[in-house]
Amino acid sequence: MGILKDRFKVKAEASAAELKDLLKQHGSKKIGEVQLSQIYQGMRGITGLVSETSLLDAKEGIRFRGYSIPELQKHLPKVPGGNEPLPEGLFYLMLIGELPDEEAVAYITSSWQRRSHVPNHVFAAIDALPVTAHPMTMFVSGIMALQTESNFARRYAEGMNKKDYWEAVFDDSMDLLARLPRVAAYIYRRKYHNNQHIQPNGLLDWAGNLAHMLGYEDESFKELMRLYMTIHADHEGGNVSAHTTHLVGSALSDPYLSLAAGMNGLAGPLHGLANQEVVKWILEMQKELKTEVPTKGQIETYVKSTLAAGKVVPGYGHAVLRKTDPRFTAQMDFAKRHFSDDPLVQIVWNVYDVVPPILESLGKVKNPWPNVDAHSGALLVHYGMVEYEFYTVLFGVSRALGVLASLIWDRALGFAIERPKSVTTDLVKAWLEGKDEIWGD
Ligand code: NMX
Ligand code: MLT
Repeated sequence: MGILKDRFKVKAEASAAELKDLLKQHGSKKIGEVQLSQIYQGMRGITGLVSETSLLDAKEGIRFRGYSIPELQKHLPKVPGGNEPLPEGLFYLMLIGELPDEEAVAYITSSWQRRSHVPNHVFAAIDALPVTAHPMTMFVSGIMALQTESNFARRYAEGMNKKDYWEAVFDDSMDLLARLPRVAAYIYRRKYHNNQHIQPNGLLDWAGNLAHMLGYEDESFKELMRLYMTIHADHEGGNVSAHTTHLVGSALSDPYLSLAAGMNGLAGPLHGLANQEVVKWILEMQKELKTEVPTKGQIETYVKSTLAAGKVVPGYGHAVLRKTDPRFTAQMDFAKRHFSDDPLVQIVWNVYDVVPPILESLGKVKNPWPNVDAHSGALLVHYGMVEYEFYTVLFGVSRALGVLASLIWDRALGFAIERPKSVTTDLVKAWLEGKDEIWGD
């Protein structure tokens, strides 16, 4: 079957048996209470999902199978002479639950190279959209066009046994991950480089090859892509892209349909699109203030005008985190190591000094600190990737690693179709008056 699938099978069978036992013994234990306000406020704070690949701590930030970002940077295999972790290694860690050795990472790299062929009709589907279409629209259309290749959909139609679901999801996920860099690069070169495409380089790692196909040969840009693809990959299960992929997958929609749905969620400005919004916001600030280098005082005035206009400050705040996002810090460290005097990076750092106290002073923002999106765009601009509408596609290629690893686990553990109960406000009112009940099942 291949080492990855073999190892996953062993892990998944043991976990499924353990889980069955755990639920038999403890399934009726209560894990929390739900307040009425929570069901009107985005279900914030309700524990309602299981996602094995990563866990978010409000103060500490994300841990992938127990490993923080600095620990990933230390322990995951790198290219010879490189400093940044290979995202192939993170995929192995999320899927298998253990750190990979060099051989396992090389296996994934070559497996994704072998699976990377993108059929022509996918490019034709993207080409059918006007070049003015948003890159995320093209990305989701590309993923949907790839769905013709789904093993899961074909095998399900042939009458697949439910014991084999995970295996078909595994194959689709590996194919998808192999193909997404090509689709992303095609969109970038079509929209911004006059349709001049660059053939993949079979000697490069997954993220290095993405950088190459985008048209960036600088080794430090390849290192950035390795870091970028690693840190954006997963943020436990409740964020919109992960939750949507999991939800749609629970209906046994195949991985292509599920990922496309998740990517539509990522394309929202409160989620992944915030990375483009940050750079757009800074460019608008420079234009409005008529200066390339706004002072902290000028930034403060601009932040206040953004808030007064009823808009959010992009890149700040979080539904779960209550401190500076370690993904922001990892990118800040990258910039310090590679180009600390970059003017846009300097602005991002000045914004970091100015924004938190202003958001804190509003008295309603639960987390005034920067998230991952506050920094990522400035790094890309440094290398000349100024086309900010493309940034969420890069986030999406990375996020696929986490949500697809989770989807394989979902099917291996036999998770049910997701279907929480909803209520109407009329029922809530009747319940408050003691005239009716809000029932759970
Ligand atoms: N700027 C202005 N107001 C904010 C911000 C912000 N950055 N963050 C939160 N608030 C407001 C929020 O709109 C809400 O206002 P109201 O009661 O008037 O509706 C209030 O503060 C309370 O919101 P929170 O409970 O702190 O945040 P919530 O969990 O609802 O939302 C975000 C989390 C991330 C959606 C929110 O902080 C936000 O809109 N941030 C800006 C967009 C952004 O950077 N998104 C990227 C998140 C990371 N990612 O990649 O997905
Ligand atoms: C993410 O990476 O998905 C974002 O930080 C949003 C979240 O975790 O809610």
